[in-house]
Amino acid sequence: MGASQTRVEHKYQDLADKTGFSLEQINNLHKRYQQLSDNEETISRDNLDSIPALANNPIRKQIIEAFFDKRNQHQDEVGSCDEIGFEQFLMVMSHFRPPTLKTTVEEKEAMRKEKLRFLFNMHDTDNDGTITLVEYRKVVEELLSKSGDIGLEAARAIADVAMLEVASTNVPHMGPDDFYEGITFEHFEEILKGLEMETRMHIRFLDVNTATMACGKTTS
Ligand SMILES: [Ca+2]
Repeated sequence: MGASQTRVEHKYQDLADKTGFSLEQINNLHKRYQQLSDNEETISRDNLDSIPALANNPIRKQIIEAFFDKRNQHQDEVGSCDEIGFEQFLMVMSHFRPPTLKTTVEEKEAMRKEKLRFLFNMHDTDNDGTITLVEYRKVVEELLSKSGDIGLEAARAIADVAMLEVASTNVPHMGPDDFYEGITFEHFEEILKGLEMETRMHIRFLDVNTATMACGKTTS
């Protein structure tokens, strides 16, 4: 291990503590960050908009928006920013950190919750703690708009039916005149209870070579 390597480790130790990434992973993510930002200090939405791996992703807009959502940057703040720096980028990326062999059951549970919170925030665009039918419709419409012949009306109907199902599962004793406010985080957790998130939500979508990250080799 050379002197420059030690310096990098020192610089990134704080970020490693904050994000749970290893120093090697941070080093690799920094390379990716420089690529994405064109070697600038910060990243804007336009930088992420040009990622080929995201081009055909039906929720590309939501994914990009998530990077600028302060709720995902662990700042205890809400709202969105125009540009993010490397630390903020890492904070958002840490939601996609895969568990390792050393990850304990408690840590896995916490990671799962963080991922769910991330997904929840993606839908709860106004940050009022509930995913309303209107917010849910928007996501479904966007998802289905890529598949061509499904019209707006059909997309709405699909969202409405799905929402109704969620409502009846979560509030089983709802009367016919009761209004379902929307999905709370607790409901959201309940809905996705059976889904194995730990390995599904990973960082491959940003073209980060996870094999390289795992063994910590540098590629340049
Ligand atoms: Ca909301």
